[in-house]
Amino acid sequence: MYGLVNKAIEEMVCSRFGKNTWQEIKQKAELEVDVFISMEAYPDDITHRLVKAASLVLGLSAAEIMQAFGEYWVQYTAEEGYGELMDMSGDNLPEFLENLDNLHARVGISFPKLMPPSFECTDIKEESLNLHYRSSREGLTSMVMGLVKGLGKRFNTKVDITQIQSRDGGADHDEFLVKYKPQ
Ligand code: 1DX
Repeated sequence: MYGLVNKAIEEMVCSRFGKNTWQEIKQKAELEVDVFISMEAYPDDITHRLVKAASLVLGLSAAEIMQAFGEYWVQYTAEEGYGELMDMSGDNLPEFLENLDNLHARVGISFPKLMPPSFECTDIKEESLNLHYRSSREGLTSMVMGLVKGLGKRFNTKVDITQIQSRDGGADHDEFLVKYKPQ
């Protein structure tokens, strides 16, 4: 994944636990890189090693970290140069989710090594929708749940998300029931 992802993990850990904890995590992850460059593509393995090391150092599950990271990503990208991209992708939660594939297509024009997931909304109602998540990557389901919660914060909307189909359980793709209520 692009370095922006690893940098966001670094920033999240540093802001919540301090630089020393981050150094400890980086050491445990045994990376060959010291500084991440946002616009350079890195092997996914680096991100997974960081999350595993963070899990050991912080005493949190990898799923807890990934969910927290998903929430953090929404705020981080809005503040780190992608505010306009986020702004033009929707004024409310369902609109933003419907525009996610367009957002990734836009990023992919400038960054061809992007491997964007795909999000599809079905059964759209006043206060709920079904979100279908398809990805060439595995193990990021918790992050997606955090991302949707992060969007809830962004749009001042109460969100309740539950997984109703999982690839781990043999389904074709992950599916979530998203209930939302603007506050
Ligand atoms: F609900 O892959 C809200 O590297 C959501 O299965 C979900 O393949 C917001 F410059 C610039 C760059 C860079 C901008 F090239 C990414 F570096 C992308 C900014 C999306 C904002 C996807 C990151 C692919 C890297 C992936 C989970 C799950 C999507 C991460 C979250 C808005 C982003 O993001 C999976 C890669 C951006 C950029 C957003 C993503 C790659 C998302 C969301 N994805 C790179």
